[in-house]
Amino acid sequence: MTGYDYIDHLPTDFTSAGLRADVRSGLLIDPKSLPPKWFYDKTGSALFEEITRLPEYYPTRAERAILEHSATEILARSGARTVVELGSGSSEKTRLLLNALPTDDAAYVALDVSETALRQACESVAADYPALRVTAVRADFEHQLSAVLGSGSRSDEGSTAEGSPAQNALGGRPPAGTRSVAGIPGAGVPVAGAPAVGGRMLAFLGGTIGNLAPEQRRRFLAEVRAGLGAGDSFLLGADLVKSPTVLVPAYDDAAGVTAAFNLNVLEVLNRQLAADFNREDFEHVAVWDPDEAWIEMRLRAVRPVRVWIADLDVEVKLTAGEEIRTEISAKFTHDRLRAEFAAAGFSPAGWWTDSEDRFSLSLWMPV
Ligand code: SAH
Ligand code: AVI
Repeated sequence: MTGYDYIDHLPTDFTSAGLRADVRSGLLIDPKSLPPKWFYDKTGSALFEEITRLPEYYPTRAERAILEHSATEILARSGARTVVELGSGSSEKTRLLLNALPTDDAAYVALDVSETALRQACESVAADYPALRVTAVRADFEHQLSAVLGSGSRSDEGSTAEGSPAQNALGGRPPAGTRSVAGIPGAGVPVAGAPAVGGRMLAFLGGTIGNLAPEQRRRFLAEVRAGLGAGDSFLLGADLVKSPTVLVPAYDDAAGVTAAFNLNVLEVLNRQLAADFNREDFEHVAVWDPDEAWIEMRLRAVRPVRVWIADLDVEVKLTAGEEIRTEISAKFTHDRLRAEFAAAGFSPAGWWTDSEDRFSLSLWMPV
């Protein structure tokens, strides 16, 4: 097998219409906010990779340490032959899971909104794992999971050894009433990457679940649950509650990389919506909210600011000191995850932490 398959599930107007809607609902009201998915243009994805190498940003190193120690056990417990990764980014740590997959008839499906991150990651994974079927799926895991995952079918149900043309991108059955092989009505994209046998392990690494607000998270887990069937499993990487003396520097590093990552969203708005944000008008803020158990990243106006967003024909006004919330990064306890997963219809199948209990990997089965 050489190369990888690329399937773009995002609507063609994802950036224009989606960003417009988020700007209208987030910046034209008070308090102001933007969803974090708009961070990840080419520059934002590269800045995130830089963050993962910062001395203060422990989550990536801690999660990698767990995988180095336990990937084989995790894969064995899941019984999976297909790893489907949501928000895959560079897919770097994922290689530790891929190393533990059977060497014959196994597959990796990377799903992300960032085309550059997806293409770079899948090209490199496909080159280094020539026997693996690699598929890159560009999609929004918040809104397109059911279409991409199918509804609770096992990857070997209803398919032939060659793979059924009725399968969707991730090896599940497309939702009833859809005719496209990719599970998206009318998309007409050829299916590749899903093996004919074996369960799927959906992996959501890096602590990205913490970037969803509680209600979004509840909906997300419900959709994951609906998309998984017998033999499938869900592997979650979640950051754990700890002292703000560790947490805050992880989101406000001395070198200013996280500040650059945060401010870059203004460049995305300038480019995509012909806005005239000046990044000098804003400063990066990271605060720990102990009641919500999350870090909040904000952009604070350092003076009164008026921004013209030409594509929306609107002006956004901020007073000096006013903030735009750009991200939450929730931190968890084992008990809280157990309660949320039980409520969503999962049973626990494994819990691993690094030697300093900073970060967790947990495996969940649909009940
Ligand atoms: N899993 C990697 C990357 C984490 S960064 C790691 O652990 O290092 C978060 C990734 O999720 C980015 O690559 C970003 O593009 C992607 N992402 C953010 N919101 C998304 C969404 N709604 N749908 C799909 N991908 C998303
Ligand atoms: C992708 N996500 C889990 C990161 C986090 O830690 O919440 C994004 C990030 N934001 C600032 N630094 C890293």
